[in-house]
Amino acid sequence: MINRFFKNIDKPIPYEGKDSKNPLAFKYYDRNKKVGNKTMAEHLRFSVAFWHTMLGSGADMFGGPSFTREWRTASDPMQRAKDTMEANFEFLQKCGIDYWCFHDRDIAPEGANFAESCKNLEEMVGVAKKYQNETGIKLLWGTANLFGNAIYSQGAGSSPNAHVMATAIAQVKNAIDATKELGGENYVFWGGREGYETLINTDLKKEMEKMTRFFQMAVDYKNKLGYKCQFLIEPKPCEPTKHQYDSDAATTLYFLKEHGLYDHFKLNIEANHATLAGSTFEHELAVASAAGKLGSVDANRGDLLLGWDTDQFPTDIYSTTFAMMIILDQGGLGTGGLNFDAKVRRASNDPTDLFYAHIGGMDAFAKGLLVAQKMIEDKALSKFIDERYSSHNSGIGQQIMSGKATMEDVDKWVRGEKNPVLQSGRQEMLENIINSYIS
Ligand code: XUL
Ligand code: CO
Repeated sequence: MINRFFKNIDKPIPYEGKDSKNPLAFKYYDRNKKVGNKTMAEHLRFSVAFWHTMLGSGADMFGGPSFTREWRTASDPMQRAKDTMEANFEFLQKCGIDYWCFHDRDIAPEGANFAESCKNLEEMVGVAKKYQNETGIKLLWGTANLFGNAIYSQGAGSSPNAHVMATAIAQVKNAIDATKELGGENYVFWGGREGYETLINTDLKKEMEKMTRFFQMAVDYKNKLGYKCQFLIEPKPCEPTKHQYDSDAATTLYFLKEHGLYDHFKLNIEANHATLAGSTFEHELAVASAAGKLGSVDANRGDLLLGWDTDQFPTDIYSTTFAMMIILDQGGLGTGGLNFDAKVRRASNDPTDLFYAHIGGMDAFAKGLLVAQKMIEDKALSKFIDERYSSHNSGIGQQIMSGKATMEDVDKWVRGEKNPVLQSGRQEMLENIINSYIS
């Protein structure tokens, strides 16, 4: 086991059960425990987000870094990248997490020009591959950072500037190569700069056409490589751009359908992006899942009182329970997983806080999984829901839904009946049932 940067944690975090008082132990996440027909590890497929966990510095809009990270101290940028990669795999091993995710520019420094940046990336992919082989840890997804560099300030794949659009395309080509080399099971597109600040300088239709070409070229390239990885789009309504094109699940799915890209993508739903879109996490999961398009999850949470992407670690058992109900109902996430796109707070400046944060997130989802599985087994909600829709199983309901009845038939039937009698929606009763399972 790598033991260089987190020396105070001398063994992988153990499972000790819910009565344990050890803050460096799991209370619910027991990786080999069978839940239904899979182990907890197989259900949950946790992943560490390299950018937050390894690179997070505690800096915010009002102040600079507040953390000291030993792996970020080397003055040579490539040495710093190598130390950071080592710290990443040490952390993954000690947390007992099987997957990681990265942006190209997270793992390798930008060079003086594009070609140099590609060379640095290739070298760092080699370093990561060596650690993956040694540890058995795998890549959930890779992606390209198309938002940090100032050239992308007016868009990347949708930029009005052809040279910028070409650079974004080339960057994605190299990021797909890197993800393939590392056996990535998915590749993510998050368009933080794809959108507009104001319509007075924007040709929205042209930008949509550019996005379509950009995505289509990536699909063609993946097919040419024969690379069997799932492409995912991660919706977000705003931040950094005022209006982002992939605003939420429904908007993104509509865009894909309209532009002939539907079969090539699924969605990566992020909890805090859902709340920024004015919905709930479970709403976005449910919309994606109903379309057969829920591919992966960025597991985090926002803050009720703050209107931005706070990227906090998930701790709310209600939220993780609802999420796991939807995930279990669709038979799991397939090649996707639960990626902690989350960061410790500015005041949590000790590297051990990274362990507490991930332990908390993993336990919150493990507990959510246990509650969801039990509720599904007991048909705690589904019995009621099935009953609520049962008037469509026969009679006029069945005739409408099967397409047998015309409007005239329905009109005739309604005229011959008394007024409809409504059954109670029983929201409060169901809330009490959920509470009884969570406690
Ligand atoms: C930004 C965000 C990104 C994506 C990957 O809000 O969630 O980190 O997950 O680019
Ligand atoms: Co994300």
